[in-house]
Amino acid sequence: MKKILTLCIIHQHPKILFGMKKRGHGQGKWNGFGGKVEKGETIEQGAIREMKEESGIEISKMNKLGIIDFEYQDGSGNMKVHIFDVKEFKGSPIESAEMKPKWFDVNKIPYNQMWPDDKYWLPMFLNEKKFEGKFIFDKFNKIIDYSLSKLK
Ligand code: 6U4
Repeated sequence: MKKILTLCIIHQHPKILFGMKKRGHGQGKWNGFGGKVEKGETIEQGAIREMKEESGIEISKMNKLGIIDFEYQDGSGNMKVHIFDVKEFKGSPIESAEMKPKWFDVNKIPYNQMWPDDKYWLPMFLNEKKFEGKFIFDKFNKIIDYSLSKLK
């Protein structure tokens, strides 16, 4: 079974919140907040828990915009990531052991310090379009192949 993960992004136009991942998968990259969904919790519960653990923020309303399958050429690390647009929340971001949060201007998204797939799907996210996709990576985290489509 594929691992199920979440990714939560706060977009309060013209600002967007990312965190610098300080350890683990994606270390050194700016990304949304999230992680693995645990046994016994729903995907939404997992998203809320990870957002709180990593940023201190409590989500009160969110909207699922995307689902992306990530696969590695060597068959390792395959995962399905559910991507949420956080609409309402309580608190303000605080640095955690895992993430250092920072607000960016949407015109200055640091794509060259993010996962290489982000520049493909984040524009749809910013336009609040629903999407689904699949990205295949080699062992150096380079994209070998991908598909991405907007949903109605
Ligand atoms: P541990 O260390 O077990 O607590 P956990 O926090 O559960 O890990 P982690 O840190 O592996 O999970 O989560 C990875 C995060 O990075 C998830 O939010 C999904 C996200 N992610 C993984 N690959 C990505 C990619 N190619 N593009 C992207 N986000 C990705 O934008």
